[in-house]
Amino acid sequence: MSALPDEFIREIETIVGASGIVRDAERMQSYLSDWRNAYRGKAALVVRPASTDEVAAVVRLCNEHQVALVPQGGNTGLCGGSIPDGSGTQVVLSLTRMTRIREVDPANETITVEAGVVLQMLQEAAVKVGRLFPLSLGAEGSCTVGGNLATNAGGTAVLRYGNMRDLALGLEVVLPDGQIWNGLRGLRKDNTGYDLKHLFIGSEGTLGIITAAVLKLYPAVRSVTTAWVALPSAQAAVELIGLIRGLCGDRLTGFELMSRQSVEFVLRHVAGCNDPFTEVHPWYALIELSDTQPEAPLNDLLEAGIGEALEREWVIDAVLASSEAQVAALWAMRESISEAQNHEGPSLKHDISVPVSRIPEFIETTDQRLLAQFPGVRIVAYGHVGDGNLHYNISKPIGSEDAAFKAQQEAIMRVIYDAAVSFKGSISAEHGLGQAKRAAALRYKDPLELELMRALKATFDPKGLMNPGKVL
Ligand code: FAD
Ligand code: 2HG
Ligand code: ZN
Repeated sequence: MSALPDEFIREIETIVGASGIVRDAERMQSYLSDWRNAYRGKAALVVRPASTDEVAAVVRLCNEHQVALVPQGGNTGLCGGSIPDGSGTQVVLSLTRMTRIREVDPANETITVEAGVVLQMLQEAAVKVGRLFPLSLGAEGSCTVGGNLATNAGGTAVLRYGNMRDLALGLEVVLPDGQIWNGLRGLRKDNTGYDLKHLFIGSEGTLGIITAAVLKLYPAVRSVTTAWVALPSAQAAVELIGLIRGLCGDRLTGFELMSRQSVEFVLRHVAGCNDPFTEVHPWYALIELSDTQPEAPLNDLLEAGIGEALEREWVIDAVLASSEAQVAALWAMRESISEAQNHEGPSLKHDISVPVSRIPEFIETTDQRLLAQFPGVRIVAYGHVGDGNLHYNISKPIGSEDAAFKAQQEAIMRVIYDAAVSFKGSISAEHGLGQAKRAAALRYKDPLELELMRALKATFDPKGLMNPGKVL
């Protein structure tokens, strides 16, 4: 039984057709919990519109009936932003049927896509016209452009190309009252007042529904070199980034740091992953150089950089991938950390950022504080160190009760966020706040910033129907 009147549901069905509604309890399940099963909610209905007009009509109707909406894309978000609350009164609005690539304009280096296009499909569409769409992340086979925009996703190529905000030129958005804002402009220069698209990017579905976007394309990459290096410390990683960037400039497109604990989880749980070294090392980095020239001397450049780093003792050992299969294997090790950590029981995920220069100090002091207060917790630190963004994740102590670990979660988070903020950092660099970090944002964000955010929310969504309980 749905919490909504039959008449309302019939009207929704008139808009989206029978195939655009999910009411059956079993079929609804995949929309009601996240990838890790860390968040679980209930919904009155799941609605799957197939066009912007259908989205607008559904949103208008919900507005009239004061029904709250939870936008959802691929449901790969890591902080519960796409999961409804437990009331059973909210409607999940899934954008996954909006999968059209509306226009490709190689001369303008742009592509216009609908919100439900899966990131990997977008990357492939760019390749077809000899271009690159550079956003890249572990969930790219299922996350959607709408979700990437709504969370301002980052990933592994931010170092060179920026995050989703930097890749978007225009948006189409259905506002909370059902009006359609057509901001689908493919312009790199447009100074005609407030840049509204930036309000919706990163707003996690709390200001409106993103239905389409004009995104930037880049020249195709024609040569790539990838190395896996062992490092004595996180400080060495920071030195190494400076060295490689100095030598290679923008050819440095990826620099991912991983602690031994992270790699050990992958080796233990993910089939086909093997340690490239025979010795055990405290830290590792995955380094990628790329270029638009097919014969760019990337191997020579990277070898020169690593050679110098070996002399300076910033690198202990290194392997350069010599085939596409090896490149894929090295990236698989990095991208499997999330999955591997799931096998070790409950964990706490973080995506803090601090200035790159302060990463080593952050790790050292936070490790010490945590291990002193919560003996046995396993610190799984890795991430986009070139962006100052660490996934400083915590797995429960071996053999401990799940409930005991869960009871400590608030206190553990407090230690980590206090440290990030004390190093002039952020409690969320790329995953957003969702429901997970809402309370923390209230604690750590500047009160004036929160007041301005509330004022914007009230202007766009006076009835508070867009993803309530998230962000603010
Ligand atoms: P969802 O999870 O469905 O939604 C996320 C948020 O956006 C929710 O608040 C939802 O309400 C809102 N939303 C979704 N679609 C719309 C829309 N059309 N209009 C308005 N609001 C909308 N993130 C990174 O930044 N970097 C990474 O490296 C990274 N790696 C990941 C690796 C794995 C294995 C996994 C599982 C996740 C990873 N993520 C990463 C997190 C996640 O994949 C990204 O945040 C992704 O961008 C979310 O897209 P989605 O379509 O799944 O969104
Ligand atoms: C990554 O960089 C993702 O792999 C996921 O942002 C991080 O699972 C995580 O904590
Ligand atoms: Zn990440």
